[in-house]
Amino acid sequence: MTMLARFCRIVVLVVATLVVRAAYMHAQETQPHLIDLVADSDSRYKIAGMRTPEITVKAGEPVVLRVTAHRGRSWNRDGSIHGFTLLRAKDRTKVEGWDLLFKPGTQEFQLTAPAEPGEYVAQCTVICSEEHEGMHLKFTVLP
Ligand SMILES: [Cu+2]
Repeated sequence: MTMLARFCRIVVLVVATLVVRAAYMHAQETQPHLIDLVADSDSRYKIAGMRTPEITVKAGEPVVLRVTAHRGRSWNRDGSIHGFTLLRAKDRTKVEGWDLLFKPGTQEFQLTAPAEPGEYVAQCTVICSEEHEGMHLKFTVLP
C-alpha cells in the first residue's frame, strides 16, 4: 500500500467515526421523554413504581405519552373511556395541545412539554365513574 492510500484510509476511518459519534449524540439529545401512564378502571391514573402518580418534564422537551386505558363504569358516546387535559395549577387554564381522549388499550401521543416551568394538573375529562372527580395527577415542568 502506498503512503497516500494508507493516509486516505486513515482519513476515511476518522471521518466515519466522527459522523457516527455525532449521529449518536444527536439521537440521544432528541430522544423524547417517554412516560408510561395507566388510566385505570377505578378512575385513577397510575404510573408503575409510584404510589401517587406524578409527572415531571423539562420545559419544551419532546414527550411521548404512552397510555394504557381500561374502561370504568361509564364512557363517552364516541368510545373515549378516559381523558387527560393539562391545566395550569394557578388559574386552571388549559395548556394547548394537551387535551387528550383515550380509547381502550394502549395508545401513544407525541407531545411537547409546556414552555413555561411551573406546577400543572392533569385531569380526566370523561365522566368515567362516580369517582371521576378524583382522577387527576400532579404535573411539574422544570426549567
Ligand atoms: Cu377517567
